[in-house]
Amino acid sequence: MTSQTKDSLYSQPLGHIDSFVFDDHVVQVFPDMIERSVPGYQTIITAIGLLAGRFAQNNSVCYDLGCSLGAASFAMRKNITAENCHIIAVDNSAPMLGRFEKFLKTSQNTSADITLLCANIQDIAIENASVVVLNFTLQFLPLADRAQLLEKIYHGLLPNGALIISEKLAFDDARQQAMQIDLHHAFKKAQGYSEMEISQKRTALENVLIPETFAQHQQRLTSIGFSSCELWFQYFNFASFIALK
Ligand code: GEK
Repeated sequence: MTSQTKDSLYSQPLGHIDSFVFDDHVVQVFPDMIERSVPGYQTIITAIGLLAGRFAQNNSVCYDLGCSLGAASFAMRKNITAENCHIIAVDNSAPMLGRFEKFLKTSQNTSADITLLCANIQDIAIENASVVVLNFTLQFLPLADRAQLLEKIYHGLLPNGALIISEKLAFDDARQQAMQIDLHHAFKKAQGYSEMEISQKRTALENVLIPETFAQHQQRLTSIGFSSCELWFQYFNFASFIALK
């Protein structure tokens, strides 16, 4: 990703704050927005590449679900050494995929091919997968739909396949919950966002981004059949974990 237009979408007072959507305006500022809003984002992207390098199997598919502009797909492509392995990147925001396609055209193809799919991740088939990535995507699905998607992924994964999930987390303990939210806001302030930007964005994400606790994620994944699920990264209320089939 090259262009880094500054995210100032919530910098002016808005009379009415619409629910957050991944439209053209968001796409224009997305790399800057995610980098300055998600603690550890770049570290996670780099690690997804390393994990894909380890788990990608010959003659299999790696899925990037909710791919946005393709950061995780590009990281995977850079690191996959398995033969005849390709990446399917899926997002239901046409503006996101349009921009991803532009990046793809100007990038060097190293190993695996990347196929883009404009679709709801709930509607696509997952087959012959060695790696599935949900990098800050599951949190945007209605709570009631999450288990069904994860079951589909489980059944589409090959033996020894890996599911990498990154999410904003909630905490059972009220003091932890308040503290982690505060620390995240302190992170955003340190990244240059104003109190008003932080507060307006928070309102826009209400009922759109619904965090769960790590225990909820872990319990659901193991009850679906994953043999284990462990955190490999956490920075305040943002975490990434890996579930193994
Ligand atoms: C990254 N993974 O840079 N079907 C398809 N796409 C969806 C759906 C759905 N049901 N729901 C949301 N999305 C990326 C970052 S961003 C996270 C992921 C964030 C898509 C949505 O259009 C958006 O592009 C992405 O999931 C979430 O590694 O912005 O906080």
